[in-house]
Amino acid sequence: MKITKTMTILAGFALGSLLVAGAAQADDHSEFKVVINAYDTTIPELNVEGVTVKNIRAFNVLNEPEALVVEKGDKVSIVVENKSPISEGFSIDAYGIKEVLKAGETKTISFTADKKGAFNVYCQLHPQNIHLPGSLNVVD
Ligand SMILES: [Cu+2]
Repeated sequence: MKITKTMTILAGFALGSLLVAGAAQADDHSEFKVVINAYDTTIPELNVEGVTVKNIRAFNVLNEPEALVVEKGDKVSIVVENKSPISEGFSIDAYGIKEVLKAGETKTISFTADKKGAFNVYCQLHPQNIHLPGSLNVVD
């Protein structure tokens, strides 16, 4: 009776080890959390060529973090949250990704990173001079 109990515990331990080993091997999944943040700043005064301009409003939007690094073949999930007060886009042309997120919206974008290279992550809705584009880097 005592031996059986010990064997059950050992069997349970072995199964646990197998599950851990299985989880370690299923390492080809990369998940990221990207926040699209908007920074609304005001430059109080600027003198350009003798002309003083007051209260210049600058609106910058960027993806945080800006660089995502994955290994080729990885299954990638990107949870994108839009904290900008307006709708923002999230595009990666090489992977056919073109999403629109309303203000406050969160979307999960999943794909397999089957193409190696550095790809622009950008907003397709607004001029690029108010956005700092990010990048998806797929490495070997
Ligand atoms: Cu935008």
